[in-house]
Amino acid sequence: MTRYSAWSVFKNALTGHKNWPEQWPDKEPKSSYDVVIVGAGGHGLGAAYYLAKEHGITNIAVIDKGWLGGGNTGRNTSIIRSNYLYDESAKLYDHAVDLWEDLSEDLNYNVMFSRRGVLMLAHNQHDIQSFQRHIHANRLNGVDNRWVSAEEAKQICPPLNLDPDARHPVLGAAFQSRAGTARHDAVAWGYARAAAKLGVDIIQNCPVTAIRRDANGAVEGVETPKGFIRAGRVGVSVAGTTTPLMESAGVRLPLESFPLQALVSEPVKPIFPCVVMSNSVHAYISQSDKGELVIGSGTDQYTSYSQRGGLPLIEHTIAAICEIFPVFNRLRVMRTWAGTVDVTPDRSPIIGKTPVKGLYVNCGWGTGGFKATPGSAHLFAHTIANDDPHPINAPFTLERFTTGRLIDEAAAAAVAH
Ligand code: FAD
Ligand code: PYC
Repeated sequence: MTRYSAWSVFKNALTGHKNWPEQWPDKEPKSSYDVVIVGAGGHGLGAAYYLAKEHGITNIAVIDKGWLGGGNTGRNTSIIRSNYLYDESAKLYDHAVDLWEDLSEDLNYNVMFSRRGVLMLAHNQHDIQSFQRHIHANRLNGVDNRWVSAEEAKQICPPLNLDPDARHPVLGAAFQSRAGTARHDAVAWGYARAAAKLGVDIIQNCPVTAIRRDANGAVEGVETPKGFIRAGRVGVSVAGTTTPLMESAGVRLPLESFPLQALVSEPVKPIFPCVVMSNSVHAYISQSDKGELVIGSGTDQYTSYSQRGGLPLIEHTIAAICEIFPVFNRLRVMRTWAGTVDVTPDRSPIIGKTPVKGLYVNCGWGTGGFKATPGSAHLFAHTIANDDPHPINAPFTLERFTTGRLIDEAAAAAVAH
């Protein structure tokens, strides 16, 4: 009998896709696949899509412990930018921005990519120097980014408070105009539908409890409550909960997991034309197409796998936003939530092979992996299909933590880690 998940019924109601549940019945897994991807977030679903579309591998299952898109993909503030400092990162994130541009057409699904521009506010001398360094590095890498005065920043974003006596005075900003936002859960749905059309099985409500290896040490498949699923290749793309799963295969990773919080205000008419981020106060804000102001924090200060954060941090974020944008003082908070993000020592992701034959990992995106979704998925698919990384993700290996060849983007990230 066909069972419809709450998600598919909700999606049907939301989009008017009358035949959606027929296209998308909850599936029981087969006993064996060529490739199993663990994690039906944007990165995992996207990897399955590109494996099928570009590498002709369609005997794939994407397995999720919950509903697809219910992890960080459906919880993030959807900021897309590529203004990272190092050459390796610029190439990685710009590859994603290039794919974002045609993603809706490619998937035949409107992911609502909106190139509205991202302003990063400088509040002190350190910010000015750091952003100008980024701008120069970005330009050398062909990534658009420019310095704007405080007055120009206000022209771009009229609600900005330029009072020089403000607690967080605005001294100028870096502006990437090609940056923007997208509809986060549409990305998961778009990839899911496109992958399913190419023959990929998407199995929801099925936690992978362990990765099994054979007598030679190679990957053999995954353990689940629905039984053992055999696969010669397993790609793990489970964001904040990578450590326990990879430990089940005997692979230790240099990751720490933290809650990361966000909130939305009650909806208001269009007032906020771009995205604004503040490194110093660890807050960022944009307006969704539904009218809500989307506001995010830095990571909570303690490690945890829980998908909820602490009240003091979110209060601090709201206070900072209200100081930079006093016009929002009387708006009400409608909803807060959190996700679990995993963070590497150099704050750059790991996308590649592991010491276990047939086992691949995509993790360590920390607070910033949504923007990378199409690029990361594309490169992960290449790596799994060829058992070899693409030149763009080749530097993002696990080995860099033993060789010391780090890609240290800690200072480039716009939020606290
Ligand atoms: P996820 O979407 O989390 O998908 C992983 C999936 O794996 C989940 O669905 C989960 O249920 C599943 N899973 C986990 N364990 C198992 C298991 N054992 N078995 C089966 N399934 C399992 N990034 C940006 O670029 N811009 C932003 O503005 C931004 N804002 C953020 C704001 C918040 C509040 C949060 C939490 C994150 C934010 N991020 C942002 C980060 C971004 O959301 C993530 O890096 C990105 O979405 C990760 O995608 P993913 O597909 O790897 O992971
Ligand atoms: O990476 O741009 C980012 C980001 C914003 C909020 C969380 N991450």
